Amino acid sequence: MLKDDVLGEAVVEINYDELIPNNVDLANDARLKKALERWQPKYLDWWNEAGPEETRDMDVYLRTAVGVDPKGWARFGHVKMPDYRWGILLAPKEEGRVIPFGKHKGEPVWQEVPGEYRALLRRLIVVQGDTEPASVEQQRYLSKTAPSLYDMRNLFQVNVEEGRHLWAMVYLLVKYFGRDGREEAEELLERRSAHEDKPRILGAFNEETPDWLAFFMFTFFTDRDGKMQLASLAQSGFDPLSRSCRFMLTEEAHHMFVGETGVGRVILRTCEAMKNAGITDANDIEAVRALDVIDLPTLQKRVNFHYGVTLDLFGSEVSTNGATAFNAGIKGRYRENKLEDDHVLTNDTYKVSRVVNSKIVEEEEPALNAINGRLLDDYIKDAGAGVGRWNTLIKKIGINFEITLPNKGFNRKIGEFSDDFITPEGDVINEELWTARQDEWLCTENDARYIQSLMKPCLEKGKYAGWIAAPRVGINKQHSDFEYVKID
Ligand code: BYC
Ligand code: FE
Ligand code: FE
Repeated sequence: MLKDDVLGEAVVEINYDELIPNNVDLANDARLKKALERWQPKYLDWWNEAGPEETRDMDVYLRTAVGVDPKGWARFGHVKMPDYRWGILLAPKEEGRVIPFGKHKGEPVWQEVPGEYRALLRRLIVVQGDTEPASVEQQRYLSKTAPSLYDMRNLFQVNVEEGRHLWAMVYLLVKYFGRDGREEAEELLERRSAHEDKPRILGAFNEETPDWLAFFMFTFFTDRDGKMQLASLAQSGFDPLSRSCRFMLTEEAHHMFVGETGVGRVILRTCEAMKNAGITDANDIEAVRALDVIDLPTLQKRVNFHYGVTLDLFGSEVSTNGATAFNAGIKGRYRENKLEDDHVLTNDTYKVSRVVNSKIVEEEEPALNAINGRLLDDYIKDAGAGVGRWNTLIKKIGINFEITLPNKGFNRKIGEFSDDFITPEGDVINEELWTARQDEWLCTENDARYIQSLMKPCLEKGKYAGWIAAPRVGINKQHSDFEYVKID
């Protein structure tokens, strides 16, 4: 049994075979087991130091994955989070699988790291791994202001699963990369979101998640980058990476659900409150805020922010890194196996948007170089579908307002548009004008303060804070006053 050894005092026998649910035959891999036994206490230290604050004694109704079949990965029960069984689970091996794309297309997939791609693979696994604990750190303080026990539980479910995603990448590092893999695994626990000297690697993961609207937007927009990137890595010719990512995607679906329904419930509550008060003008911010709900224009500003920050996560639209990873058979495209082309792309082109003479135009680029740009466009379509479902909610209640995704050049720091100043409508303007107008598009301090003022915890069973609607159904079909988190 795992005991409280956070202070490094108690020396307790831990049965890792039982503690770490796995389908990688951990019991018979002495080297891997030893490496993980060294890493696991450090992971727990990290969880206690940087994970959800003051939650150690809470009993949380969580889903734990103990196997990869539907029965195995949907086990529910109340657990204390430090006792959560973070497992190492890979999707089942597909016999005869071949590399689906790139210059090795058709060759058998690699079960070991191909020497020539070692550095490239390690870098991608580290970048992927780095985002997982980063998001947990960003969400550290949110439980203090949870709008309900149901939402608090969903936050924790996302947190423990991001923790498991870190385990998934650490497994690959320590199993396949020897000493430097073990070093990377330790460094993944040392960097911290927004830390001055040792920040997380990618931009969005050093931003704040200061309130629950930000959390829902993050899980809708930024976890969706997770989905797209994992889907591309799931195509990898390095089979252990592919199998890891395929299983991670099953968990990602829940994160997406939390984001989409979270924002949806905010919208629903706002629209209902407006309707009840007889307010028809969604842009009458003062009147709507007087109802203690989040006005839709402010919600739109949050969409604008999270969208741009997340688009930056795709890297430069035109990228030799992207080309190299594709060519090498290491990172494919979204749904590569469903695409109908030669999967080699040496003779293809792809249209990339950029500013030419103060106008956004599309220009053909060699398809290989535009791999990142293509994934970005696939992401935009996927996110757009979710936004469409929000708009259906608004329409149904009869409020006249439409949430839109800004132009993809809006507020970008990475890639083709990083030097441009573009409005959400896609007009190219100058820096001065953009800066003068940014309060129309992005939350001001005043907006943020207003949202923060609503963030009062609501922890009574079956109750919800006034700015968010109750969910339609409970987790695992639980009844409406189910105690998702036992706090004392
Ligand atoms: N911030 O050729 P470039 C998730 C760096 S989210 C800072 O333009 P490349 C999750 C880049 O690293 C999914 N730096 O792009 C979600 C490179 O640096 P080096 C995470 C950035 O390399 C929610 C240089 O700029 N997974 O799972 O083709 C909660 C030039 O790069 C940024 C992955 O991203 C940025 N935004 O593509 C929890 C998959 N963008 O190497 C979890 C693995 C670029 O020259 N990673 N740079 O020092 C990748 O596939 C690629 O690394 C990227 C960048 C797509 C991120
Ligand atoms: Fe993740
Ligand atoms: Fe996620």
